[in-house]
Amino acid sequence: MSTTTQTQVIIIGGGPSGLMLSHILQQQGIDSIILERTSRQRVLQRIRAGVLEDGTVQMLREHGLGQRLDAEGSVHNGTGIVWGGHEQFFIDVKKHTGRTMMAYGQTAITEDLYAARDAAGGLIIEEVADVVLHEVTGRKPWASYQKAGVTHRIEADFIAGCDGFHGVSRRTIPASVLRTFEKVYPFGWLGVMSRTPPVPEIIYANHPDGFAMCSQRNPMLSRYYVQCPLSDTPDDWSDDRFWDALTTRMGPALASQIETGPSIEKSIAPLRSFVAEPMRWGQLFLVGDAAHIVPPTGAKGLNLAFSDVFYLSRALIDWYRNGRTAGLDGYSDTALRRVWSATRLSWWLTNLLHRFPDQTEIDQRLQEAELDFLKRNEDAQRALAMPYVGEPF
Ligand code: RFL
Ligand code: PHB
Repeated sequence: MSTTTQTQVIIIGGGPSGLMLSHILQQQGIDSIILERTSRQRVLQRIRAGVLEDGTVQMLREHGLGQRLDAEGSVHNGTGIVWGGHEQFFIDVKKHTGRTMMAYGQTAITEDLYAARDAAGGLIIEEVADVVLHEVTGRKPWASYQKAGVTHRIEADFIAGCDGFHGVSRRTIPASVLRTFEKVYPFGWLGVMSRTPPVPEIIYANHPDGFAMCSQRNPMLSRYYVQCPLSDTPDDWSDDRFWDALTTRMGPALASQIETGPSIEKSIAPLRSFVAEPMRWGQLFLVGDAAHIVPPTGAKGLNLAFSDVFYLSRALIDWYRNGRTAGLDGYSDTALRRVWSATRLSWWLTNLLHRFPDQTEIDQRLQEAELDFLKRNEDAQRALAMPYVGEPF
């Protein structure tokens, strides 16, 4: 037996991009159906991002998602950087841009988005398999999928590919159309969550042993990272080894402020820069990690996903309300301008702050000289602060 359903926009992927897009469309009376490969519970277990740009925060507020964010998120005026045993210095983002960032976890955003979809009766079909996109360059694209052994078909006007880096949407676009750019970095980030009070600031460290960072989720939940070889597994890192590495790399002044405790989560993420162009093929639009990946240095991934949603939702609304195609036609170029800007920032910060396997002593000293220049030069700090807080949509 098989079923056929109609909607206006099929959304592949129920991560932050897909949920946010369907939320905004529904607020404007546009129907969508989300197809998600895994369960809601598994999506909510992903820890991932923690720092939101000013534009992302505004966007969440404008769409009625600001209540918990404003109650539980913590506003940050800038970011600390520490290296070579020096005291940390502070990139004062607020002073240079007038804007601030917010520490608020991806898990919390996803919970808020699921709650909003439930309240509005939004349709999210979980645990689907074998999603295939059909007639994507025609006027009536459709998707097929399997659920519990039954084949289903959904027909729509548009398909939004919000299915992350490993999804099916980008792979639907023929190689003759799609151009991809990729850089894989020769190390990973070991991330640890602990139920301990975080240090007050978000802090990046460059140390001869490798990169480290301090971040946070709430007053009793800290998030820390240390650079590690890609061949490592979390089992190679006992809690003691992790806290030793973190406190050594942060230097003595910060080490005395870091409260250690048992880890409640430990995982290793690879670092990659990846961009796929164009972000549109026929009626299929790629959104978020489906089209681009940045290394987490700079906290851009989720923010870029939301800026894609911003452009695509407005383009779709303009098409449904006014029949105008300009937003849809310009989507790829508009989104990619911001994507490349954030890809540059995260690549630059990754190069500045990490220890590369083939790095010699002079390379380490040159990184430190660049950090010293940044510390002494207000113009260089401003040049970092602007893309760090996020370019306006
Ligand atoms: P997601 O979150 O990958 O969601 C895609 C969804 O699609 C589903 N899916 C499919 N569904 C149906 N059919 C298929 N064939 C499917 N294939 C996949 C998946 O199950 C999933 O639910 O992509 P989305 O929505 O575009 O969101 C992107 C963000 O998750 C990502 O950019 C950020 O997490 C990146 N990131 C950070 N971003 C920030 O802005 N600030 C940060 O501080 C930050 N820190 C991070 C990060 C990512 C990290 N890791 C682990 C990669 C820190 C880390 C360690
Ligand atoms: C995080 O809180 O997980 C985080 C913060 C800043 C980054 C990357 C990750 O640059």
